[in-house]
Amino acid sequence: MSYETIVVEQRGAVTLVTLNRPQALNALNSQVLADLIHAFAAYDADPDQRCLVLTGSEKAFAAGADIKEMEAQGFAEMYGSNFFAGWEKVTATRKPWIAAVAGFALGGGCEVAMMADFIIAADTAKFGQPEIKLGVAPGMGGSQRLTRAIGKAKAMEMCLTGRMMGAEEAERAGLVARIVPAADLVAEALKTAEQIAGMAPLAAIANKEMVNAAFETGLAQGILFERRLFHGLFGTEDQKEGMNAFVGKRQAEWKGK
Ligand code: CO8
Repeated sequence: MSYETIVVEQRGAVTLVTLNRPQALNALNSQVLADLIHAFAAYDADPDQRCLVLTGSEKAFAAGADIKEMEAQGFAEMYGSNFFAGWEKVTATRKPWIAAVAGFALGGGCEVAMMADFIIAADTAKFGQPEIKLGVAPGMGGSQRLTRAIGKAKAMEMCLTGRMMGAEEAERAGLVARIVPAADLVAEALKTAEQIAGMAPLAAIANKEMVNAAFETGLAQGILFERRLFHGLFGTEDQKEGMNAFVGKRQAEWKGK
């Protein structure tokens, strides 16, 4: 399948998706969203694909939602079309995915990176929510996910001033999992994705759902959700296989069942 604004490659059990609008620093227009919705749904539905990496270019992961597409829109069009609601289809992806970010991740670009299960950043990465400079505010979850990731003080400062945060500060603040040299970004992200792809598939989904529950529910509900999912994993063949392989000192062979 070929797309207009992204390139999709399969590397073994890992899907690599590269944003490809270099003339607009990968600004996220409606076509990018349509392409990503299709590619992520295909990944989620393919039992042979176990992890996905989303990346951009050396200069920009994505410089935001497409300002040229939004400029002329009014409230009625935005509200009527529920603009940006399609991104919920991307965040509904059940299987794990990683954002590998080099260069600018601004506005919608930062927001898409934060939709990922985690971010691996190149030392050149720059994150920001500069929408205030355009007379607007984040619209793809940025005010919520950034605040949960780095706390109110830094999120508020970034949203109110539009300043960018470099990779080191982003790692210190908890926005990114790890920093790697820019030249190694995609290779390192693929290596991590391969590691995840080697895990029991249902356990990977369960781990993702549990950690996400910590963002979406209170502590007591989150702990109950975790325990029930943990109990549920004992209904899978892979739990028997994983534990039996450990006891028998052999490599586990996952069935995804
Ligand atoms: N949208 C459309 N085109 C863009 C965007 C964008 N977000 N960013 C860059 N481009 C285009 C430029 O217009 C330029 O095109 P052209 O060559 O035709 O003039 C090309 O990409 C290259 O950009 P620059 O020449 O500006 O490159 P520089 O290296 O000089 O600067 C920057 C790089 C600093 C990243 C600069 O491009 C910039 O500031 N971009 C905009 C960043 C920004 O404000 N992003 C936030 C966008 S708004 C958003 O994401 C969410 C809005 C939420 C609204 C909620 C509504 C419901």
